[in-house]
Amino acid sequence: MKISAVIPTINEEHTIGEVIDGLRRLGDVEIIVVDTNSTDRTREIAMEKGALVISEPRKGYGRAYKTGLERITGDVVVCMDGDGTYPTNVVGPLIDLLIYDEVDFISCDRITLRTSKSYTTLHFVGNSILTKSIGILFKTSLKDSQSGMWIFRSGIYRQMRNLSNGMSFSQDIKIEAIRLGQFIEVPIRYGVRITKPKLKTWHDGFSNLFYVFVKRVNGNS
Ligand SMILES: Nc1nc2c(ncn2[C@@H]2O[C@H](COP(=O)(O)OP(=O)(O)OP(=O)(O)O)[C@@H](O)[C@H]2O)c(=O)[nH]1
Ligand SMILES: [Mg+2]
Repeated sequence: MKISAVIPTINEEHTIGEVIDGLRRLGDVEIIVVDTNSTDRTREIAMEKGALVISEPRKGYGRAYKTGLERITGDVVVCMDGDGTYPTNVVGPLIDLLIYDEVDFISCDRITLRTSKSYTTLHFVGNSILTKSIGILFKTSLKDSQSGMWIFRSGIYRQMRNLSNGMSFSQDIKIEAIRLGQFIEVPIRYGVRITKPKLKTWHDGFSNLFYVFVKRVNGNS
């Protein structure tokens, strides 16, 4: 089974190296870094570490993922931030779980094992509102609708529709996965971001809430 990884980046020079190194420990993995106009050494570091670096000048977290996921050749895909907050050491066991339990999509839940350091109260409250709204509108029982770490079969991604180009890509991909296949959440330990986030808490929070309703009104199609 071939494994691909996709990592979106803007200025993640302090952490991209450790994320790639962590994923390399899994063995032969196709690593694709989708970079949007970084002005630091993110691209150079990723290339030095043997990743395929794709430049995507159009801004947007979802845009970057769409560009990267078009290029993967693996049967299983691992997605995570380039900021070092997601644990690469659990990816191997999670891939085993995906295969042996015949699951299509694993989303990593940061809420169950959260600490106040890694996940602020403001983010927790915002995430809870979004996750509950998604639960009501799409009849889901998610714990963490905003997690950015997923492991899934590439076949399920190809069937997904109407994925956002922005930060709400993260909730869209889960809603689509629940609709299309066997979906589970697994708790992971979320790390502390040591560098500046791209997430604009209030702006992206309200925007994501708006897009929950848009997706529902559009009939999730
Ligand atoms: N290529 C690309 N990458 C992006 C874009 N926006 C964010 N990213 C990357 O996507 C990942 C997620 O962004 P973060 O700023 O970490 O957002 P977050 O994880 O929701 O917020 P934190 O919990 O504060 O880290 C990081 O690796 C970013 O560098 C974008 O427009 N283009
Ligand atoms: Mg992050």
